[in-house]
Amino acid sequence: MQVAALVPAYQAAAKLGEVLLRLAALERPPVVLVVDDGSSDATALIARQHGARVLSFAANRGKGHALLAGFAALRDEFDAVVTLDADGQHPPECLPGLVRAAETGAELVLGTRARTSDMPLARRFANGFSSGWATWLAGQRISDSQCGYRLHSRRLLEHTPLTPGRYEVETELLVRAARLGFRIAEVEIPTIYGGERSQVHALRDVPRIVGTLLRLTGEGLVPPAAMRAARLARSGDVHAVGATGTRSLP
Ligand SMILES: Nc1nc2c(ncn2[C@@H]2O[C@H](COP(=O)(O)OP(=O)(O)OP(=O)(O)O)[C@@H](O)[C@H]2O)c(=O)[nH]1
Ligand SMILES: [Mg+2]
Repeated sequence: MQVAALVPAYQAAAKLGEVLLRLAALERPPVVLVVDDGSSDATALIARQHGARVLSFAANRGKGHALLAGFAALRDEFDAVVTLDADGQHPPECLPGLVRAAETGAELVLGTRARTSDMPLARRFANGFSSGWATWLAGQRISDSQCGYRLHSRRLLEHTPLTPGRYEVETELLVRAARLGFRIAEVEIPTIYGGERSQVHALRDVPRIVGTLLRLTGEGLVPPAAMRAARLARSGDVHAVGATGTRSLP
């Protein structure tokens, strides 16, 4: 399986170099794309120095915008794209575990963290609340809806409509992928909170995530045109797999 690592990065110079070194030290190092989102620090420079591909935006637009740009740049070239954070909270050494889950048939593999005292109290609460809601929307257990350490199959990226944004894109992605019938697996990763600097702004990002959960709740009753089209395309795809043993889409 050809796997690329996609690292969304904003003001990430402090930890990015170590993340990239540890990715390069894996037995099967992935191609790495860093999407630098208008950082004013040395994020892009460090990414280049470590041999990563780099996409740079002139101004900050948000993690979700960066993810969508990265998916578009990578999905035709690789079987799967693994996203991981630049701040050191996602150990690169866990990447082969996500790939193994995909090799047994999962098309979305979610890294999941235990909500222990290693996670700040406010995050534990927000995470439990949003994961419970996402579980209900997805119709299957979602232990950690907020973790950005994930593997996405090419087919999932081709079929799942996504709305550019900030952190809420990850919630939309998993709920819509579940609704489109993609197989989701979970792989435990450690809960790491150290000295890294969070870019989450409670007043900006929490309402965006709650708003997205509300919108996805409504979508369960009245699917938008993009999801209706995706369902149609997907049913043709699934049908083709059943009939011929091959996929209808490249
Ligand atoms: N491209 C891009 N990346 C971002 C942006 N905001 C955050 N990131 C990256 O997304 C990853 C996660 O950001 P964090 O702010 O740590 O968010 P989090 O890990 O969900 O939240 P914490 O639990 O507070 O650490 C890191 O790699 C950041 O560099 C952004 O606006 N654009
Ligand atoms: Mg973080």
